[in-house]
Amino acid sequence: MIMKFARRELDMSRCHVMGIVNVTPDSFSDGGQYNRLDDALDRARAMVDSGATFVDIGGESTRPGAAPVSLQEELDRVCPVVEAISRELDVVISVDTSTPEVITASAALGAGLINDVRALERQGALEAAAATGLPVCLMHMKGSPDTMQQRPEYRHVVRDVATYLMDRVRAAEQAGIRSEQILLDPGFGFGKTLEHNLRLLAALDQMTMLGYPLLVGMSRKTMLGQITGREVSDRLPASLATATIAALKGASVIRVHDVRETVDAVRVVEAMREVRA
Ligand code: PT1
Repeated sequence: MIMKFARRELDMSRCHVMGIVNVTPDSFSDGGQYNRLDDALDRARAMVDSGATFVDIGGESTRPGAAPVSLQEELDRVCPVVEAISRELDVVISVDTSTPEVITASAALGAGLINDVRALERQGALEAAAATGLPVCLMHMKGSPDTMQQRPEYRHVVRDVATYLMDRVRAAEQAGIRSEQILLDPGFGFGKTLEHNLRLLAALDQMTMLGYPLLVGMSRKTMLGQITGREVSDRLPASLATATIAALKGASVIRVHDVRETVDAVRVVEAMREVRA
């Protein structure tokens, strides 16, 4: 299960950690203190030193209630950071974007993975992603960030999410993206109640049977606040619990704020696997 990223080949039967480097002024749990290029680069470097295999660069906030960003603003936020990290660090650069122009520009600057919370549904996104030749992560979201948490409903959340993702796999393959270059993500917190999120987490091992490596992101999200009653700044223990569960259930990539701690949790799971294998 080897996947080829821009600068590295990775064994996706193992579990990798992706560090979040938001470059939005309103990033949901870092208070936007990492806006400047140097700060983003320092933060990415610390994540790589802590064991991150990927860093995820996002110029659009997609947390619940977030407002859209203009094309120029997104390009201005993302491109310099991709360029600097690509020049300075040995890490796979994931770009968290739905915008065709950002896909094209960041691929040219050294990005290694296109991570789209809209599963390449935007006009021109499938074609732009296919033209880069890079792997893509297709995520499920119900609705759009501004309204997605207003009473989301499913007939059967696990089946509905899996069906949607396989529809998007088909669309991606028709656009010329090879099946070996596709990751899937159930989209925790994107148009889901706590119960929906928990059902998806419980069924993650079944989702691996779709045949694509899974990427998951639960770090510091509302679902953990609902379970523990803790504020965003106090959700590390709950985040590590979800990372551990996801690793045990076969996730290939775990997207987190707290890289060092998550790498330790994942190492424990992988160490246990090695004696059983
Ligand atoms: C994710 C993800 C992402 N999450 C992928 N990309 C975010 N592939 C951004 C909350 O409930 O899970 N997978 N890119 C961040 N989005 C959210 C959503 C942040 C919900 C917070 C919440 O608090």
